[in-house]
Amino acid sequence: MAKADTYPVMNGIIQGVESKERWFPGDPLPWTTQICHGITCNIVIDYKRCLKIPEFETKPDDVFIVTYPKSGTTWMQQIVKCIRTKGHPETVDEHLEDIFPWFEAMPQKDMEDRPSPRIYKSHSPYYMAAKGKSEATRCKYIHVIRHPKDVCVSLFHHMKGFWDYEFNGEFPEFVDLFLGGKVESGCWFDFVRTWYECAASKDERVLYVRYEDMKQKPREVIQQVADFLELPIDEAIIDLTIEKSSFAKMQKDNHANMSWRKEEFRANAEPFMRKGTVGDWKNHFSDEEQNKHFNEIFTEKLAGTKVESLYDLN
Ligand code: PPS
Repeated sequence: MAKADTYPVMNGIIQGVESKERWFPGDPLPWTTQICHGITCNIVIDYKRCLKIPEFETKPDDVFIVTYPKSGTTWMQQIVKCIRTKGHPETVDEHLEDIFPWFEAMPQKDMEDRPSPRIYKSHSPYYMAAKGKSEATRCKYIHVIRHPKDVCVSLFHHMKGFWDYEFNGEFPEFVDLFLGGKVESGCWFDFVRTWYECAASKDERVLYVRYEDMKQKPREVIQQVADFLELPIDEAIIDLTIEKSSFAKMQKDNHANMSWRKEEFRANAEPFMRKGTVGDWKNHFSDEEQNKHFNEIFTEKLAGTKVESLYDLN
């Protein structure tokens, strides 16, 4: 690993791969991480490339499915795949990861060379997202947001499940790391605020979707997504999309369930398609003080934004 001094400094923040101790002095992380644009990022990311992402030359028909991790990314990918294939995702013999590559984790050239219309997955806050160089070439974004406590629970199982996160702790410890913004993609509250502000500016190139609405009113959401992508859809395609993007179907769909990545999971890991429910947090947040602390940070960080009214944290 290179020395800290060899990394660039932007806005007073050192960017790059570092040791577990350096980022949070006196409070070392349980995993090795790197910092890009001030947030903790997955170690698979090339941080040098990440620093340049906002300048990526986008095209008007590019779409980014952009989420804080564990918010329903894969589910939205499957919905888009279903809409594009008129309800027959099985006709495309490719994993979701290959159809919608993780933009930050892939080489720049590969991302540039993809055939249009290009659709990517991203876990970047708005300020770090690809935007192109002019208004005329601006792309579109589908932002999926999920209840922060369900995200926290899902991310806990995810980080315990994959070997490369090096995390062996218990849930209360994880909640503190989550609240401190020390997990992948940084602080949930700051992250969602950047996308909320973008959507609140009536930017028509951002579609703002709640995971919970994907559950409760899938017809409406699927229609919205199709309209946003300017793709034709009818009642029959919506029915097929609802069916083939259901949790039960995706669990068994080898192009959607991440079973191809099984060597990356620990032996006792939960499957990637774990529960897919709303409100699982109630089975995990047993420490009253910590729960209260979570709610306070939510209010403090998101007061006055629509996000505050989107979720009941009690
Ligand atoms: S990742 O790794 O960031 O891309 O993960 P992401 O896909 O965003 O989120 C994974 C969680 O979404 C759940 N999921 C679903 N829920 C409901 N219906 C469908 N079809 C569906 N597909 C995926 C998945 O189970 C993870 O949530 P948890 O709560 O852990 O089950």
